[in-house]
Amino acid sequence: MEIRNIAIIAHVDHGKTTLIDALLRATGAISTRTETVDCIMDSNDQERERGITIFAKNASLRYKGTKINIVDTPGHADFGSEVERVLRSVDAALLLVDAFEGPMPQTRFVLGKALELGLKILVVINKIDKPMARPDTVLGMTLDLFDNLGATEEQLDFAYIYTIARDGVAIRSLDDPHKDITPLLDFIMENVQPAVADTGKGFRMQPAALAYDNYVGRIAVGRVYEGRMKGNMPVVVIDNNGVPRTAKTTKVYTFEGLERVEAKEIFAGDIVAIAGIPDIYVGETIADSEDAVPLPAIRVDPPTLAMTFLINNSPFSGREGKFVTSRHLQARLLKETESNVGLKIEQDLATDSFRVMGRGEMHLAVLIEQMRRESYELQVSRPEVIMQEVNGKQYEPIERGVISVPEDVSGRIIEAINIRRGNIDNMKTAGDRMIIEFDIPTRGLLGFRSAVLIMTHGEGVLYHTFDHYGPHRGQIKQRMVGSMICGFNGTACAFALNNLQERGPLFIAPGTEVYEGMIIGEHNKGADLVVNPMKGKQLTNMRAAGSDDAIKLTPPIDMTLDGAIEYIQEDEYVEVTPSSIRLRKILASKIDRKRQLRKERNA
Ligand SMILES: Nc1nc2c(ncn2[C@@H]2O[C@H](COP(=O)(O)OP(=O)(O)OP(=O)(O)O)[C@@H](O)[C@H]2O)c(=O)[nH]1
Ligand SMILES: [Mg+2]
Repeated sequence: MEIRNIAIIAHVDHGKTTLIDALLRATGAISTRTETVDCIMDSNDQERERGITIFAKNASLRYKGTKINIVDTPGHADFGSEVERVLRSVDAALLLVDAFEGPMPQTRFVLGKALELGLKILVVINKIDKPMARPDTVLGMTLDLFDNLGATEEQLDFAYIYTIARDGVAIRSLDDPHKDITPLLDFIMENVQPAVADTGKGFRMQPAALAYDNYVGRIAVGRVYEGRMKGNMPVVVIDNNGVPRTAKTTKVYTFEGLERVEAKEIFAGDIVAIAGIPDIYVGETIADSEDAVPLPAIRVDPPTLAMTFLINNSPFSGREGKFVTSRHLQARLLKETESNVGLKIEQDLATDSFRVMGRGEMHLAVLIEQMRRESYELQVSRPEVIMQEVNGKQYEPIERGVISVPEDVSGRIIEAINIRRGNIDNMKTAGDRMIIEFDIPTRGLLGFRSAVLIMTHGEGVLYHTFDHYGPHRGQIKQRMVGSMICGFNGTACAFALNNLQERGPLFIAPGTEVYEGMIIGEHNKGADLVVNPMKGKQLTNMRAAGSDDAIKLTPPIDMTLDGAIEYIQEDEYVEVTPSSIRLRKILASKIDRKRQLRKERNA
């Protein structure tokens, strides 16, 4: 059977997963049972909660006697390494662009990767139903982007189509009647060549992604370039240095609809999964002979952000989680590297901690959230940017950013970008909003999103994507406020908190158990402040006349995991347990912190 292999790539939220839903539905690949769920491929809990795709995933559908393998990819910049890798398993990519927003930072990033690989690119202008949609302008902007990225004449001559993914509608020309998604299916058939499928040659397959299954262990997902293979067969794995080792397949699978289905045999041209090779890694070559020529290695951009993970050693350790030892932590992190390819882990034996490196704050936050859901307790440090040394000079990751804010606050935003060492290179107004484009060190972006939300009262939208490593741009001023630190162990009471809230917003409510060194709020003035949230009359259970009415507590700021990671300073940790997110000083006692400060000053 003929096979066509495509990926869907775009900026976050431009409608990739929704479009795949429409295609799967139209071709009967989704059963009626699941028909009520949107974005069916976003099957992971956190994907559903965050409303974004995190992991690239495979599906397939049948149309006019052809099998079309589709890879859904994440649009959020932190998961960009997923995109880079899976593009190697396809011949063409549908580049989705929002008919109002036009190309955004991640559109540029993924298109750049796809062009580099020489993939055939088909442009899909989606969301043409939006009231402010401007499909023709956006098409022009997309052409400019191709040109800008150095596309060849042939690539510039891309085919395009318009869609309303949410309604399952595709049209070739803007005045065509809105019927269904079939024009897109035909468009794919016309523009994507059937996969080259030489089943007569020796077997060669390259894993582009890894999966893990409790029964069969590590699974390699990727494309068969040549030949055929069955389950329970000896194979040779050639690693990225060209060194071969022997292994054996246990089961082989293909993709049917959303399912990974066990197959008797897998064939060249298809995207498949292979189980049985416990140490298989992305980019290696699985072959049936030692003499096979390895497929070109897959290069993935290096991680840009690191955090320290360690056991929870706060006074509350072990109260809420099941897995609390360093050994638990180590085993869990090792398991993560089985399938989370963009992630790197180094153990620091001296401090019994782990340096976990990823592509962004959310990449790491998703892992931490997953661990707390599995009943782990741990502490994590402030994210720190990974530098590189180039010709003896320090280089740092630089990102492309776009921010859209109400015009009346744009002045403050511009100032904030400058303080964070960003360079603005384009500003334009769109309605009553200002769109600002800039480049900025990753360092400058830490905590920037929450700052923007505060400055714009929740109206600002910020996107950024890794671009390159560049010379270090100099110091950036940190958070201007201090922490309000609890000086004692006990239970916070309303009376004390009422007094403390004058000093700054609080993170805890009355009745919260606290410990020495725990951060319970923000101190408006620059320096840290040690306080006693237990002090005063215990009024919580009594309603004495008069005085009680004076207590009007502002609801505390609810620190989410993502918020806490953005918020903490270098000498602070986030304590993570299945039921709590607490902030704390690394050194619990004031004396110890003083001593440390003196040591640093003298150093
Ligand atoms: N108005 C309109 N909204 C759409 C259309 N297609 C998708 N959406 C909405 O856009 C939002 C994002 O859609 P997704 O399919 O999750 O986008 P995505 O590109 O997969 O996002 P990531 O995987 O996070 O990169 C959802 O709320 C969709 O309902 C469309 O054609 N018109
Ligand atoms: Mg998606």
